[in-house]
Amino acid sequence: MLDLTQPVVMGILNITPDSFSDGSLYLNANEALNRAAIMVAEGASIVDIGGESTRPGSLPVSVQEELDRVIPMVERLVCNLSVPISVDTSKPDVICEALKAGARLINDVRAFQLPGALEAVASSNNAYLCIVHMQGQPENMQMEIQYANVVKEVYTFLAERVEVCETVGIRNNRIFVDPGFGFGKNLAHNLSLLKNLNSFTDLAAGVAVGISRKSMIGTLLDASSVSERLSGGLAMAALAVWQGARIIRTHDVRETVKALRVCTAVLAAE
Ligand code: 8Y7
Repeated sequence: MLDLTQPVVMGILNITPDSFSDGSLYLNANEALNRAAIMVAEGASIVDIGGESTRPGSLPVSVQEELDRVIPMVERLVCNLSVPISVDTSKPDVICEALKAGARLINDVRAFQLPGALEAVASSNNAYLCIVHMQGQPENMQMEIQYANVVKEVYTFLAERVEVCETVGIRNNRIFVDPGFGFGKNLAHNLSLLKNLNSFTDLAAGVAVGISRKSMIGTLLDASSVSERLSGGLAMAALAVWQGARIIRTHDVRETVKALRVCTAVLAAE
């Protein structure tokens, strides 16, 4: 299902009322479907939909609210789009229902650590997993950040989670690992992780990254508004792909697809 020989773009479809970069634009189901179809037309190979914001400081939503937001949308996207649908969730019930509705990938910023989450995803024998590293929880993750060696600690965490997956029968050819830029990391941590991204490629089927519009770019470019962060996001996506990243999760699908096309040409050269 997923061709892992080339880097691909995962387009973000936020359906949370408080998602930081596109606000409440895509709450309406028809608008969300339109937006998703546009992303596919622009070259997205995966559409990632999430019903719980994980931006710094955000608060959890109830299981029922997340189910109500996400599952009907997954059903519509699966029916109407030609690409695999990914669901950004941590909750076992949402994982189960999303897979039943036809989602092919579960993207969990809590790395399948909530009780029952791993069992939920293991129950489907062809689902892909994206395991993301986060220090702390969204409500407090940017407050007390501490690492002795961020690259080593993130690597060890992801390696342990991949091992735990194997104990429930999930082989690593279905797993993507993601260092979780901005999830309990300061600018220096994020830069070290990006600079050393190639060290994560031996862990699983592929490395995924989410960079677009994040505050690390804002800080580097002195760009407070997200619209000023595109060029920085593309530069970082190129650096990630150069080091073997396979999934680039982004709001800026059209531009990122083009950036990856030129990166892929360079990577394919003699
Ligand atoms: C990431 C993510 C977010 C990321 C993966 C945002 C859901 C914040 N960031 N998933 N999710 N990687 N795999 O800026 O970096 O979109 S939420």
